[in-house]
Amino acid sequence: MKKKIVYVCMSADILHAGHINILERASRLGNVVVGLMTDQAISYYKKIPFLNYYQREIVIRNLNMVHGVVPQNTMDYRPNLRKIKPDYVVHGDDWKNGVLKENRSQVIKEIKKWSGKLVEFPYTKNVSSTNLKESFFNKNFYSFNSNRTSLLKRMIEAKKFVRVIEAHSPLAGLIVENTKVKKKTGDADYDGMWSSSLTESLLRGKPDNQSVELSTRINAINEVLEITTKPMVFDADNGGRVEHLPFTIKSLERQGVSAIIIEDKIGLKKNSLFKNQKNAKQDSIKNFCKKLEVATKSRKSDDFLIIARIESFILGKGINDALKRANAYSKAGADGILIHSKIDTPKEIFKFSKIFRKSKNFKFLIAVPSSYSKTYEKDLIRNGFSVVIYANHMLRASYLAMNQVAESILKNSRSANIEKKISSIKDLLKYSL
Ligand code: SPV
Ligand code: MG
Repeated sequence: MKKKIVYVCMSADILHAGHINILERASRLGNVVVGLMTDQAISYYKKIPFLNYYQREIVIRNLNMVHGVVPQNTMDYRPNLRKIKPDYVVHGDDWKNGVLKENRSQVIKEIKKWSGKLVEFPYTKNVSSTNLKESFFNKNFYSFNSNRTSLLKRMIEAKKFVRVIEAHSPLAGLIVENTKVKKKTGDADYDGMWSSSLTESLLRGKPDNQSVELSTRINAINEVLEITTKPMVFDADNGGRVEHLPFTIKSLERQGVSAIIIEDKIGLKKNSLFKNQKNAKQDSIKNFCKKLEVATKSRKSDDFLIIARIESFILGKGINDALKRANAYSKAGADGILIHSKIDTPKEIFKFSKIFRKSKNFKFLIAVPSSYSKTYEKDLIRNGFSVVIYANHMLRASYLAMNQVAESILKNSRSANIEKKISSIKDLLKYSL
């Protein structure tokens, strides 16, 4: 008699007794086909898995209770069910309530069409991959530099959108690490940190003109990385002398940084948000491509991303120059393109993305909505952007707050009047535990 087909969906990032129990019991019903959630599918509702799809697939495929493995690309089981038409779908009984409730109803309705049945086994208590990860992996796993370095690339590949915000100090890094907001569309948090040349300079009371030495920046990053787990993107201005670039990249990679962004300007650096860019010059396409080639050759791992930042709009050069550069930089090996703009709408960067998306040289796009801050993330996504960098907001917030405190104490000759507007000491002490 033909053996029955049993469909079991799992992410199987850290395999534990709960998974084995389910697979064991499922295999008693027939040939088990595992619908293994892809990285994209997992990222939709929880953190990106530690092991990528292929690493997880090898483990599951080699279990003797498993007959076959197919990718499940979304949370929706139905596309796979329609193809496989299993006699049974097996799941733990923990999905009757909570976020998976709707998926459960869809599964029951779908398999009814060919008289398939849902079999639910008691959920194995006290063991959950999510808890295991929270308690063990998070800090340890990503404190190994190579794991953290590759995280950004994996997120860009797996998630629809990656959200990065400036962290100019270890404390700011902790806020980026821990801030989470519950929304109707799911929990929102930050995916990574931006080491900004602007805020690293301002923090030290200096202009954003490369007056802060690279070694100071590297030391500052080290302190942030020591106490956080999220990936970091490094603002390298124009990368400095091409002869020094391999050493910069080596240092960043060794620290566990995930990406370097190099802008195509030359001469004395001036922040791009200044209105007057009269003395700022853009590099020739040829020279900048050489820089990108040196950068890509210098990295130890392809997971460390080299991103080219185009300043054509900043310098008033227009879209044709920007597109020409994007194609050339992509061909020279850039993994992604940051298209910068300082007008108050996303008009020019959206026009750029509309054309660049059709190019065979397309690489993922980054937006820095400092001047066009009214733009919603959903509109960036719709227009083909994969990464957003909120480039200076944490420092701007603290600068404003510090000014208010300093003024209030002087005005009132005591500190009580400002107490309600600043963190309580108790709040801050949670970081001293
Ligand atoms: C930075 O944050 O330092 C940047 C972005 O490079 S911008 O300030 O817009 O130039
Ligand atoms: Mg900068």
